[in-house]
Amino acid sequence: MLRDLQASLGRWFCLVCALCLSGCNDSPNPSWRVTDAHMKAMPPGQTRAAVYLRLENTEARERMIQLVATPIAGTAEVHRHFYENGMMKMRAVPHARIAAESVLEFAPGGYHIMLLDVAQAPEVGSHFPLTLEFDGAERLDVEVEVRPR
Ligand SMILES: [Cu+2]
Repeated sequence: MLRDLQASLGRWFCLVCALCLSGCNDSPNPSWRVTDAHMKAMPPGQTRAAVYLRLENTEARERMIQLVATPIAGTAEVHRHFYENGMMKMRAVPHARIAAESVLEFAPGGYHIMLLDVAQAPEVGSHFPLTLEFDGAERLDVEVEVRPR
């Protein structure tokens, strides 16, 4: 009886966890929907990495990202790739804007969250926290999944 209860609780927790991993909102914050937050495993010796995610602003006003931070990196910045003389370069975007009721896609070749001075590369399959701070000092906590390269 107790064992049955434990087994069904176990299944229930697994279901919740599977739902969350498949991309439910990482935060109860209703202004934002974040999906697919991930990073590729870092090659040995690397101290920089790019985080990708899909960030949806559900509010009827434009918002701005003021800060990004994670305990695994000395510095985190919003960056954007661009082409110059046929070469792909990147630059920091200190106040990335997200239009009302729209999505900002952080994806290879475009926007990314650059992590600098990562002292210890996180393991494949692990998750680490990333905090985005918006105008008005509103904060959003996101879990980033580390995927195989
Ligand atoms: Cu970058």
